[in-house]
Amino acid sequence: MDLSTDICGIELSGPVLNGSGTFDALAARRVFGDSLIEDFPFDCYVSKTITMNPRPGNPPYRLWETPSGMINSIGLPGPGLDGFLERDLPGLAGLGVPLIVSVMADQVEDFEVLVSRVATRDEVAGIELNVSCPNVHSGLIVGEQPSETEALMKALRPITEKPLIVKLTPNVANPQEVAVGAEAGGADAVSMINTVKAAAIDPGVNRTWLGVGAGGLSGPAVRPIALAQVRAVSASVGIPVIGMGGITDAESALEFILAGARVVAVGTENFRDPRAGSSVTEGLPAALGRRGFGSLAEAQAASLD
Ligand code: RRO
Repeated sequence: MDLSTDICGIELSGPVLNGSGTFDALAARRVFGDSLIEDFPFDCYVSKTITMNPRPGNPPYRLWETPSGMINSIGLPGPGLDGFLERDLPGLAGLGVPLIVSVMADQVEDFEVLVSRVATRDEVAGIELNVSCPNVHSGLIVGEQPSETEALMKALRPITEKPLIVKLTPNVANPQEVAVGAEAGGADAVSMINTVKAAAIDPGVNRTWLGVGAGGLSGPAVRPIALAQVRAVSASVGIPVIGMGGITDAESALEFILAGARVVAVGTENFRDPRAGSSVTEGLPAALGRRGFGSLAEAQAASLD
């Protein structure tokens, strides 16, 4: 079955991306060898979120396993913009699939620098704007406010013709209002959901487990929340939705397509199985067939009451 599709002008051999920060392709090559990368699990690669300056990330602990999920408070460790462009981008550009670079800043001026410098690189197919990290406390809560999201997009839109994708937070009452702001400001797509604010208590000592007290929940535990939000957003905007939140297999991926997502991303499942993206793709023809669809496009066009 032909699974080829596109997302805001980026041609894809199939509808399965990775969620930003959930699959380090350069580390995967070192740990699992070239074969994993040569038979790449995704149809498009989304980088870990890049910031202007190098960051060490949050103090430990950074991960907590929950029933059917995981809480992270990683805190955006990374090489900074220069380090990413010099050291990481060449390797990521050789993965053989389109590359989307995720960026985040705590002021509009830094977002402008990040977008303009990343956009000059031909290897980059699109840019994701992370306005929704639950683990970095900045003065700017752009992604929680429709007007702020629209203003950010209006500042960034003139910088590049490359697709700009806004990563939405689930931690608001009405994510569709933020999505409408993103679209009004010129976004080409939205991706959702980022993680749901969450905390865990240390089982042995009377304190919180995560070093900074709280983090973001992901995995199958959040899937029903993500599906509800993808439905609400896709019904409210004309731009496409990249749907994610607890996808583990082709069936759960297809649930997101039926909720209104054009394409999907696998996140937390990659930590359990680095080939999870391939399993989703391999299962899609049968999953589509079981639901009576002859193609991916038929499912993308189906609208549920
Ligand atoms: O690095 C993180 O802690 C992180 C980020 Br940037 C994000 O967008 N979502 C998340 O759950 N963790």
